[in-house]
Amino acid sequence: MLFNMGESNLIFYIPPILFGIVALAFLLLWHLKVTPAWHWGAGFAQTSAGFVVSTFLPEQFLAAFASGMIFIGAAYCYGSGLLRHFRCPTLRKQRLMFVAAYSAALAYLVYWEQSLVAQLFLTDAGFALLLGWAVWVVARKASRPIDIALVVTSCVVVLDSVTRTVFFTFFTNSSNDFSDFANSLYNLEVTITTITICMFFPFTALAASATAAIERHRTAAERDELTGLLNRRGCWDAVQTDSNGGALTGSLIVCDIDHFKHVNDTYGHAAGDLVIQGLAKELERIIGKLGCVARFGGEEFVAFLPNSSVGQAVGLAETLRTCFAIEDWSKIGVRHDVTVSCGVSPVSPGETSLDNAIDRADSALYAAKNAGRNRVASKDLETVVDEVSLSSRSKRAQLTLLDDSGSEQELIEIIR
Ligand code: GH3
Ligand code: MG
Ligand code: MG
Repeated sequence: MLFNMGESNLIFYIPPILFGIVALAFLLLWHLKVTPAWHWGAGFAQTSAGFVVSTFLPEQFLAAFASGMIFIGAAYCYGSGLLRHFRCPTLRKQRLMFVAAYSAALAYLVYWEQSLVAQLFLTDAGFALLLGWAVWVVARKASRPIDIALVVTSCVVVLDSVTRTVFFTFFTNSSNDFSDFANSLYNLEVTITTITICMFFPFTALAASATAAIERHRTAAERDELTGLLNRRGCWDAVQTDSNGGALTGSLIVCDIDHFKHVNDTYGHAAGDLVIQGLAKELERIIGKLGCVARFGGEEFVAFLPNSSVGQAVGLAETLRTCFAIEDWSKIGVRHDVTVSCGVSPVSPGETSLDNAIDRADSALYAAKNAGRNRVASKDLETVVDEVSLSSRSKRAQLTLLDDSGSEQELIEIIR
């Protein structure tokens, strides 16, 4: 079926120009390391080239074969972009085998059968199958709205290919001559659907990639890489957001592993890292749901418990201390007990930042270290001893009461 427009019509220039611009944008983002993969840029660049070759290359057989190969290359790259975006296995071997089988069939249909209808059927079906395969794999992984939009627009591109294949192969009397392609109704339909519905695909891919990049950078700025806990800045932001910048209430725990240099020096830095991760896990398990737990640096951690009394905070710190002290580190080669000391302080009425409470908890921690380590210390303990609730695993607590100057005044033992 021929359409009387001719390849000189301006509309045929629009898809290669639009996809060329999108490809440049993606390649620039990849160069700037905003998107980790080059596949989107390569996919859109191939789509742009595919339109130029199929419509404007004068050598018909070469145009049919080359454009068929370029479009399957684009489908491969889109699939890689999707699989990497959703952190799925890239299925490289299987998908490359599909491309190899497709290439052989394309060469046969173009150079042996010399059938335009069969070549277009294969190109569309191959494109839809290869891209649809990746969409199928990633579909259940999409949860953010922009990721769902990316899956939906990818589906639209697949459906567009399938619909066109079925329509032009089975319901129209299309010309089978390669020289008729540039002026065919098929070529016009591809051009129009590409300019309209299919253009949503690159823009959602762009938005999804940008959203993922922003989230990656936010995580890097707010989270500690070794433990996944908040870092100092992330903790500040979380506390400020929760309190709306107003006065804070609650208690604060600062904890530090005892004689950690010895762990590093004896068992190596990697073993030390695992011990730090172990403490982070315990903090998250025991305190995580009740407040904000952060690694402030080295092997020093801070936990802010909004609306908790010092007694409750001391009880939790004591639970942490005892659970950590009985942990078995032999599986990572550390053959002695590792303990932790904690300092606890309330946030004073009217305080809008944690700075002063951290200073007070720090001096309590210092006193706990001086008093022999492996203990919880607080200046405010005398008034709250009755409140201290111990977990079923830690029926005995050794708590250090500090005087006004911050030095140890009394060792309090609680046995319940
Ligand atoms: P203390 O009982 O007084 O706390 O003694 P300590 O040996 O634990 O002394 P300190 O808390 O000052 O030790 C901090 C050590 O932690 C020094 C540093 O080499 C080590 N460290 C800091 N960050 C890391 C890390 O990310 N991984 C490992 N493995 N070690 C770290
Ligand atoms: Mg230490
Ligand atoms: Mg330290």
